[in-house]
Amino acid sequence: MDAILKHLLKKEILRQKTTINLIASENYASPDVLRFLGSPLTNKYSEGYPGKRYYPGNVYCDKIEKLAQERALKVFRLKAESWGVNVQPYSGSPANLAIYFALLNDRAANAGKGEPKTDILGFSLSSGGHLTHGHKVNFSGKIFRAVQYGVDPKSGLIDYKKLEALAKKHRPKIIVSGATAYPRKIDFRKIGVIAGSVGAYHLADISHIAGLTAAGLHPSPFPHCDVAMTTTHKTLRGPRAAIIFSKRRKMIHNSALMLPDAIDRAVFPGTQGGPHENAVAAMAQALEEASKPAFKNYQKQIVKNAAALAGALKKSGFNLVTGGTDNHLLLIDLKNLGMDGLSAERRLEEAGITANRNAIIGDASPFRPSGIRLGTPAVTTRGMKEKEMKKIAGWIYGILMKKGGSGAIKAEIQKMLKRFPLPY
Ligand code: DSN
Repeated sequence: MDAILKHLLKKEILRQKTTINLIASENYASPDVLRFLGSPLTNKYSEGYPGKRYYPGNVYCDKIEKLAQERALKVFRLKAESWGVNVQPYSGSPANLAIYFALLNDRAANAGKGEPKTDILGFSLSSGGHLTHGHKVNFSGKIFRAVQYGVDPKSGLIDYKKLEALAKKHRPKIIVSGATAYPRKIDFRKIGVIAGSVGAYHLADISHIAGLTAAGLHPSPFPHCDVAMTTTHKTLRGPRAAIIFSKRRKMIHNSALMLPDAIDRAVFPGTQGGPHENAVAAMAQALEEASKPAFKNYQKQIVKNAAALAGALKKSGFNLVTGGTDNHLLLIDLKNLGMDGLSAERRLEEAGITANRNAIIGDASPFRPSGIRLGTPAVTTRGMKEKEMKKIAGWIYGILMKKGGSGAIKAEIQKMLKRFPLPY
């Protein structure tokens, strides 16, 4: 092993062990998931799909990939007769690229026949959406024609009325639901109805809430969408990869093509080459872990911890976007504290807590936004409960609101972390 890399890896593991991780999109994969990721499966090329590969020697990769597909359906209580599943996307952004490629190509075939000009109606980044939901600096806003909906500036809640008005005005080809920084439940049914009323596909990006959805703690998008995708490394606690689910229905503008076939073609050969079978196996392992009763309890605890953290922060005077949380994350609005998200992020990190700065509605700069996002999936994996969340809220108050250094808090954080070890 290269000595420099070995040293850096050791340091990173130590950093993970000695930090309270409140980054809402991060988690700790199990040692078994990590083992598959680092396995000789990484050596294999398996372009194509099980039973139809473009390389020999895929007898075991076929079995692994099928297992991942079966388990993905099982975890979300879906039937193979109704849903196609693709486990090959390298991560969330490539998955969304492939989905747009599949769905928009369908409509492109009808170009010049009075087709609408808008490709994507997505949730804006400053309201809590993802870059790939049509942001202007991302491929989704650069190569596709995107319009964005957002939250009501007063309540911080998704403005469904405006969403509907935008859908009627622009008649987009795809409406994207789902978020990376939205602390409340998303009404997938409402968005599905709006999409149906304007003849758009409904894509649900459940990357953040996949674990909660699997555990029945967030309303399921599946009855109301055509395509759903999720990354597998957030609340699902798997490898960095993604899954695309697509309804077994005909394409809107091409009755000869089924949606799952279009998605498969768009993933490979449309936008990707050989799948990373080491990641597919790691995903299958994570999905097996997610099918156990303990996983449901874990997800319940994530939600309870987020509520406890939010309650304690509010009590100490912090202003929370939407006033609280229904899920695994919350956003502190720092505007009234004379501090921006970047300074808060730095102060917290210096004391041993990681949480990322986040844009909130009305912010002009995503580099110096006025929010900070806190999530509980990682600390819950370490075994922390409501009592620890109250302690953490107190430390956050001490670090951000009190004058003077946070030396004493730093020591207390390290003392507590020793009671919640990581399995590596
Ligand atoms: N960057 C991720 C997040 O932090 O939510 C989403 O891809």
